[in-house]
Amino acid sequence: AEAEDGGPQPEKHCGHGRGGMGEEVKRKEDQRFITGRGNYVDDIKKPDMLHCEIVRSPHAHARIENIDKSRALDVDGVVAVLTADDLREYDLATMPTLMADTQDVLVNDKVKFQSQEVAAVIATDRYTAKDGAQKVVVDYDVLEPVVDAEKSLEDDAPLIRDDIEGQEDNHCLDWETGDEEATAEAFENADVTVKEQMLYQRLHPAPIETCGAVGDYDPGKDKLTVHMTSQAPHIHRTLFAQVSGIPEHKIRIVSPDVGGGFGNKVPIYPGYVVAAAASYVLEQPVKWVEERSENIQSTGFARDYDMTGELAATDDGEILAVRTDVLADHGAYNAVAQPSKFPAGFFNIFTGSYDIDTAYGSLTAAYTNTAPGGVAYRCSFRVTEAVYLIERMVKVLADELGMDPVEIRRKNFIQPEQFPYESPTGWNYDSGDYEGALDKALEMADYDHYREEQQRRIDEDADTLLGIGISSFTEVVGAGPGKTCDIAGVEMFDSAEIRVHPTGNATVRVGVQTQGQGHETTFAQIVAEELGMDVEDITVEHGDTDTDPYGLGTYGSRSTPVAGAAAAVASRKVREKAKAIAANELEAAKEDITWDRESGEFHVAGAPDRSISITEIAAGAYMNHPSSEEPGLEAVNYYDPPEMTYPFGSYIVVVEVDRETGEVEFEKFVAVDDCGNRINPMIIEGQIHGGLAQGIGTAMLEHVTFDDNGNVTGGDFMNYLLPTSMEIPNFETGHTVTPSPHHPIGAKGVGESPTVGSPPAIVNAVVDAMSHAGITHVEMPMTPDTVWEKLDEAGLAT
Ligand code: MCN
Ligand code: CUN
Repeated sequence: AEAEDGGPQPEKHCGHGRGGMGEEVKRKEDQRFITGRGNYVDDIKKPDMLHCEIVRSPHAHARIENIDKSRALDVDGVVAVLTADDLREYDLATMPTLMADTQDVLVNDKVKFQSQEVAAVIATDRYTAKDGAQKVVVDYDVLEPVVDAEKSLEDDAPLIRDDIEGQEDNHCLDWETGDEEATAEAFENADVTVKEQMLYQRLHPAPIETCGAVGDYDPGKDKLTVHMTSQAPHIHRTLFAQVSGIPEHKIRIVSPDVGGGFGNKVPIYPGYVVAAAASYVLEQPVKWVEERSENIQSTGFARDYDMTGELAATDDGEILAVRTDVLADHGAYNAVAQPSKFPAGFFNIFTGSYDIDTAYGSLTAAYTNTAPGGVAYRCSFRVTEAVYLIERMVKVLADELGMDPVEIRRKNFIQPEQFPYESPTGWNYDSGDYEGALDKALEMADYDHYREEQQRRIDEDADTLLGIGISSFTEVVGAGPGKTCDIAGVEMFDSAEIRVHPTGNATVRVGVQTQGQGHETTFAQIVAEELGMDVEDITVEHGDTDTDPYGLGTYGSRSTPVAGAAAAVASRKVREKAKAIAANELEAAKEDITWDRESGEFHVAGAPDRSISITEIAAGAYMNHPSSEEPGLEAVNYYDPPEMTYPFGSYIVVVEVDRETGEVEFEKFVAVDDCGNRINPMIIEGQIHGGLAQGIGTAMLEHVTFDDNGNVTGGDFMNYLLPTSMEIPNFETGHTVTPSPHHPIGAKGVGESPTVGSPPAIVNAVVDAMSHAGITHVEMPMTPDTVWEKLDEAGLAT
């Protein structure tokens, strides 16, 4: 049934009432969260636990001449002060980034960005550690910094990476994709071409919980446990083992409750290493937890792509080719968090939802004296940038041709029958119905009415202008396959292990790690669906490398596409064994046993009354197992996806732009998403709402900025503006369902879609309010002064 208002669609009829696929099961984990019983890293307390505070550089570029620890060590309660020299003894002065660059754990010689980690003070409590940190005296020889990617590539720019042999400038990497020649030819022969430069500004993921760790070395067991804010505990353990030389089975990473990740908790940060190393050396637990400004100023940022986009088209709006050139700021180290064979992430999906024959993209990345980053912030590895580019350019082209942005999209969409579709840059789209989603959004948004209203306001010279923005995006989520996607060489598969206990309930362990996405509920729903169990009888565990099967973690909306598939496949393995046990219990042949999804029971073919539930089978597996089978009822699956999944959607945003103040108000915000088969519509709804809020933050407020001296001027919540409930309009969400043909339960990921899809819709809307007066672009964040300048430029300001 569809709600009248196009709002959340109750799907209580699915899931057979046991909390399976499609049911709006309330989040199991919320019981502890809403009663204050969550267990985050900073909640962990150990006997004799010490606290670590990091001394950070006030300068963006400076050589360290001397570090004097003595006054800090005099502070009562300070136990140790560590510098790079101390870490060098253990070979821990540097660590590899996920892109195989070498980053200082504590500055070895030269500071490369403001707030870089210089020393660590370990003390009996946090305040003493902070006092001690203030008494560490560091002599700096201050050097000229460069914080702008374009300037850093100029000939006379100061060299940042003098630690890399043979490095003579601040050039980090080059990358290209597509067919340069064919694209140039298409541009030469086109009726129309358009070009626009746009900055996808530096953002910070800003999870509510900052990063932190408790290192806990047990000399008795010779085992290092690290509780840490990790989106990917298993790969972090492997990296810890490789860097420290401690055997991997002697390391346990526990990622307890994580208060939001958004990509920020994928990289390894110096603080984690210091906490672990200090506990190893001091043989006492050591806790390190960042403050807010430390998180914003030193951990992985997102975006910072300065893009030029070009489209070539026919007079009637058929897009022939797309070309783009990007200048990427990678900060002081190449520490982007992406599959290692993709230096520009999945940016080359920039042909989007359109059937464009020819495409070419090039990119240059630069080092600057800014914190390293390029983490995917709710974006599946640079898809946000790609979607922004193509969805903005389609609007630019529509305006150039005087076409309705709806019509130009319809004309160029990849059609349903073209799937599986191979894009000119090599992506294999699994399924899609782009026009279906757009039609639904148009209907929900009352598009024609707003077009009329827009014209009326122009005609009547009204005080506020109306703008309508559309984005019909395609996402790519669910990395692997392992052959093409890896992190530090480890293939990007994922896993699930199911143990059905003798009394008929089950524990499910997965290789991914929730940070708020509701995995304890949705993974239980997948297993409930596939085994005919009740969702309440299933507990999902994750985030402990000692007990969970190896997996590559949660980011890139890969949990459902990869670990979700593993959970379904593992369930089906259990189901197969269950048939043998059912046969034994029912005194029939295994071949004659069938499973009925509706009732969740196993029965003898043709004799539905001779049936048995999974609970009875569980008992049989432990108390009366058939001689043909091992006792017990469990299964594990490591799933390597054959392909990624391609969720999509159409968003329509209507804004009012005040001609006097440049203020933008949301009049309507419609989001239609398609993530294939839906596990839990309510959780999806929550994901969409959160992601749209982040899209609004991106488009309207957020920007990490620097001054010429390299100071971070957007490094705290006074200056880095996050949206609050005051800035968030009422969202109207809807959905279509186009299952993934290769996923065992037909599901695609959804976690990032709203953040990927919404910024271009919002910018398109603001541009649309002024496009009749010749405005083609407004840079993000679209603060009132930015918008007012454009109004002024167009002669629209009053
Ligand atoms: N889901 C569903 N049906 C589908 C697809 C997804 O019910 N067809 C459910 C899933 O079961 C899961 C949730 O929606 O409970 C998100 O699933 P998925 O799209 O697979 O994404 P992941 O679980 O891998 O989450 C990662 C994604 C990313 S990359 C970022 S960044 C982000 C996001 O999720 N970070 C978040 N959403 C977040 N939400 C919260 N609260 N906190 C974060 O840090
Ligand atoms: Cu794209 S940010 Mo999420 O991958 O953790």
